[in-house]
Amino acid sequence: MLIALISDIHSNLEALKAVWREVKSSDVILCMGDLVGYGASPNEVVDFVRQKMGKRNFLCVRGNHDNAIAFGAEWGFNPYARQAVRWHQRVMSVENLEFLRRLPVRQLFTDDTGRSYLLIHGSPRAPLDEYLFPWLSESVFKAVLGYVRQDDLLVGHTHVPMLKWTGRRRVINPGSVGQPRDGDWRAAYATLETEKEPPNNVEFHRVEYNVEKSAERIIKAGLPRFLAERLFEGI
Ligand SMILES: [Mn+2]
Repeated sequence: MLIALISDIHSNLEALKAVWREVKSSDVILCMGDLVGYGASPNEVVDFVRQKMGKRNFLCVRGNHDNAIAFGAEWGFNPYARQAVRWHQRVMSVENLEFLRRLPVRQLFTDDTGRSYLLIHGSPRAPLDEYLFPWLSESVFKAVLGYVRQDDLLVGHTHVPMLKWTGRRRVINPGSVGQPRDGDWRAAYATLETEKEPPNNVEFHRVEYNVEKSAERIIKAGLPRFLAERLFEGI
């Protein structure tokens, strides 16, 4: 079984389509949230995801930006993000906002070998808020996994790809499709091949996309210029 892991699409349709070309042949797609926020194609991204979800095995959880836009919970957001939240609330369809509200905060998945996964945007201790950065100490990951009954924890939120081991258990972040922040502008995703043995069954991928078009849409929408410029830098 081939599992594709995606996260943090952030209303970037061009990046999503580029990743989709590579993941569409997988058996299941697991998404760790933040479909929207920052970018300029929220309805297009949510329409795309809703349409694919209706046809195939595709699970997705709610991220902090999805939550802020759908429920108006924008505390803790920087001015750029807040401006984008308000723009999203103005332009998004009622149906797409309702779709975001209905996304679960946690999802469970079990693969064909019996290995189980918990999907959550941030961390089990603060599902929408805590950032599990790769440079945190081993004791943090141990503590976090103490709240997880499944074998592996799949997260997003940091926009930095990561694979951490604690014994036989893992915390995996595929990185961000639509706004990478690890210095590489290309869209990020990961794949997990269950026929191979851990630890060699997770692969991280990058794919080029039409970043000029995504940036141009952000400028045209009147969103902060910085949100367009950062896409070229991967910051
Ligand atoms: Mn995010």
